[in-house]
Amino acid sequence: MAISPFQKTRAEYQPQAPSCLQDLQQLQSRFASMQPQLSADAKTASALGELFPHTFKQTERGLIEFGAFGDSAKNPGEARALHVGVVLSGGPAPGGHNVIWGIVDAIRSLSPRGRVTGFRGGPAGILANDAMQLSADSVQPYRNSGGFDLLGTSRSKIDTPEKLAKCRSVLEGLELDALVIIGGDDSNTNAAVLAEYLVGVGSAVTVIGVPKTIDGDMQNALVETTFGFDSAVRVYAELVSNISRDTLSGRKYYHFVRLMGRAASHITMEVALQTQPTIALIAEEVAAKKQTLYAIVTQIAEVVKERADQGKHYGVILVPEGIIEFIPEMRALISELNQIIAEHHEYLASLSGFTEQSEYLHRKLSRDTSYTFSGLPIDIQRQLLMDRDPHGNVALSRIETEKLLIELLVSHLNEEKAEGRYRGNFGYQHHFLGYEGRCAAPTNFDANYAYSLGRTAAALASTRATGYMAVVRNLSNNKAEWQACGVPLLAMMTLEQRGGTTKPVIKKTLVDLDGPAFQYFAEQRKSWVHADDFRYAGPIQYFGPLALTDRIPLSLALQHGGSPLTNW
Ligand code: FBP
Repeated sequence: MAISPFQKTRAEYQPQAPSCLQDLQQLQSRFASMQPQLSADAKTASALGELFPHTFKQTERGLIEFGAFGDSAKNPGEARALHVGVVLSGGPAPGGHNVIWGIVDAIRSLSPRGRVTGFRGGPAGILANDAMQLSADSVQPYRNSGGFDLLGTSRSKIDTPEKLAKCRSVLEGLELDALVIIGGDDSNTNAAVLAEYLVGVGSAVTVIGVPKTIDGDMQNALVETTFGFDSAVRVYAELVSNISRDTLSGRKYYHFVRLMGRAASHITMEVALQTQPTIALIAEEVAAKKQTLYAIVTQIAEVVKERADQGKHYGVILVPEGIIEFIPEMRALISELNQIIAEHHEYLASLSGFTEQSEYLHRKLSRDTSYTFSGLPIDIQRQLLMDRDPHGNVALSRIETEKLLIELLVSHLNEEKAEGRYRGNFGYQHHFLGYEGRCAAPTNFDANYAYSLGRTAAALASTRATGYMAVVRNLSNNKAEWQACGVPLLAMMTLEQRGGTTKPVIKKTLVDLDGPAFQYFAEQRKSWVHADDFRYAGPIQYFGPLALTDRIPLSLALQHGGSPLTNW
């Protein structure tokens, strides 16, 4: 394997685990009341209680906390050899390899004769029993590196009774004590389902989830952020900064930058805070204001016109990938399409091409949504029909919303020009930033956080707890003070309509419009529209002064009471 000087030096960085996870021989655990509470409403809780009769009770027992609690606390360490399996699931996120490294290191301390087995290619690798032994040596070249390539990943699911049974036989056949699933909301939903199934059939294999996703949408009062978010947003912030400086130099383009984030706009808001673009659309705000596509285009057009009056024919506009599902008429359209595609998948696949499929769909769609669909550019119509992922989600990364906005804006501005209300030339460029950030080498924050999550997952495995997520809290404090714990997966669960049926799912967390991070953003952005107040974030710094290398995301600092000025 060719190793660059950067890879070599970066692999030498030793992440720091919180003090409660440093001496694992002395590790103790206890139940603590879940503060703040995450409880579902009574109706949802009762439905979840019926769906998860064995593991739902855990939500009443609260968190599992790790630390040194004196004589009365129970020591979870086991004398026998602990065998832990690990699988990466869903989209890559910087830090995945450090979670595995943390697990491997922790198992060596917790259970010197213990073993770690990795499954290749995501959950499908469990079903295919495609396993490999992981050791300090095999993990060594992947330390502090981006990507999920040590094991590979996929969005495959373990959901049907046959797959669950197959999974049990593979896990038991390998004599695993625990399986750690590193994934996003869908993968952690899978973890909860598998944990319940295994308890129900009398299996001793336990299941632990780890919160991963660049989208940052699994954060809640107990899970402060997901690993990968910080590194990905810093890559995007650097690129957006470079684009901003380019546009300020050439003064001839509006750059439309679509940023990944399948539902929530956390990435866009964080990148906006770090770069101060002309406009940053926030999908949750669009939904709250019930803004139609026309309203959004008009809002942007007004800014373009005002800036043209000041002689400015350039700017930077951030568009969250998920916005399309938050625009009311598009949401209705996608929801109907999802249902029709789920019900008539085979028939649609048998039709000869897009024209026939589209005619068929128009017959099935309601009048309003059919009208919305036909009003969209053909490319966008095609993109809306592309295959759903195994969890029933539309492939938003392939829907070019930035181009849709540009196309609508061009015709809107042409009309304005014809009527003498716009005196300018609308030059534009479009970009999509997503895959560029998902495999970046993790920042110091993500390297430390992911490694600590791995150690926490191993600690949970040693307690024989099942159906918990490894969580590290107090992230805005000094690393030594971070708190490791386990949160019952079911405490984060809700019921949602997916593919036409009601399903239990880990709740996605959207941008909280009343929260301190959005409020700060909303105040700051007022001056960005006209002042060209671009902020140049620069590249991720891995070496150098702590003030540059060890910052946490600004939205995380704001969310947990930090002052943006002292951290930034
Ligand atoms: P996860 O939720 O699995 O972490 O993935 C999120 C994401 O990066 C989204 O931002 C994006 O829409 C999607 O993955 C793209 O998925 P794919 O890798 O299948 O193209």
